[in-house]
Amino acid sequence: TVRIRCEGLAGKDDGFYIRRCIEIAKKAIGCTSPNPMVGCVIVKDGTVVGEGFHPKAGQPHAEVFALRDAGDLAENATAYVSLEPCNHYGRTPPCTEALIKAKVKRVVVGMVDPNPIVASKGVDRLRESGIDVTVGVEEEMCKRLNEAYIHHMLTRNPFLTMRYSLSTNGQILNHLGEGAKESGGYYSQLVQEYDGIILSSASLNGKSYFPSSQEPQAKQPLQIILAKALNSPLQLPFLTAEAASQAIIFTEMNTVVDTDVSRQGIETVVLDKLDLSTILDYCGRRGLCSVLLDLQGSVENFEDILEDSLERGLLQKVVMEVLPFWVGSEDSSILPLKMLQKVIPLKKLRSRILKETVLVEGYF
Ligand code: AOF
Ligand code: ZN
Repeated sequence: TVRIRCEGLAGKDDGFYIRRCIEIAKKAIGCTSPNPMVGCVIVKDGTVVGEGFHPKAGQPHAEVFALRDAGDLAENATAYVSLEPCNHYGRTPPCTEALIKAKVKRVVVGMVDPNPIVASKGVDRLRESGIDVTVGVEEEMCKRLNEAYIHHMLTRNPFLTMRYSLSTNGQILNHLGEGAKESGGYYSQLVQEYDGIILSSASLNGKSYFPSSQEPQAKQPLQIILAKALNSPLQLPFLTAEAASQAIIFTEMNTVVDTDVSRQGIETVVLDKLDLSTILDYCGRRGLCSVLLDLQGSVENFEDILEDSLERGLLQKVVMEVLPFWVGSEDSSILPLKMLQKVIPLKKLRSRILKETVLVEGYF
């Protein structure tokens, strides 16, 4: 452990340590679902004496690792946790008891856990035992860290993000910006944050979807393949036996599925109609907390899907990449805002400039 001395910050800058909790929680990006990402820092006399994060569901929670790291120094120390400590026996025992046993003096909590089994009971338990508890420090940042976990916990539906690329003149393109798919590029990072990614069979064209440069150990989301009624059998030659276990196909009644696909034993769901709400409902029940709808290579019926998902509130977030070029198109009309039937504003906008493209994200 690297011991960081931050004179004068202890007790005064709770935000500093909660931000540190968030930073270390992110070491487990894409690995904790259905659990949240959580970081914990133990501070004594202005010195960080222990740190930990939750690495994976089934493994100990952040507090347990941080307390182990701090050892006896946890006594009379302040524990910072980005999420309320749990007070229940799940796959692991309650963190509240571990904190009480370690005799910490104060606990600073980033946000209350929306899990109904916890929901402030962890905070109550700590206070009952005489520990001084502060709740809601850098709350917005903590919520953003676990936006998918929170949404899934409250609705049982996966958190749905739509991603696409735009030309400077507003055309949706089947194209990603330079470096986006490289390891460390925004796209390969984004993909890893999601439990599932929706692709259309047409966009696949028999090609593997994932970039070959992606590190083999990197987590890959479940590939959710939407195969609309096809004239020729659906063929997915790139789906090796290993990849097939990480794929699920949604088809319509009259879709012909290639025997190779059926032989590989890919989970196949036949619906009357490829309807996003049914698909998401299935994914939620199957334990996916987050799904990325990627318009790269155009999902069939995307206009319908979009309309549908907005109307029913299925879409939570948009990530768009604006590419630095103008493309020729037939429809180049400029519409006055008041002529549009629906204008749905995006909230909490954020943007970044990456190489030659601009990345914009926002929430519905
Ligand atoms: C914490 N610290 O690091 C995490 C928490 O099955 P379990 O035992 O892993 O419990 C999972 C639940 O615990 C999860 O749904 C969420 O409410 C909470 N996660 N709590 O105190 C942590 N990961
Ligand atoms: Zn816990």
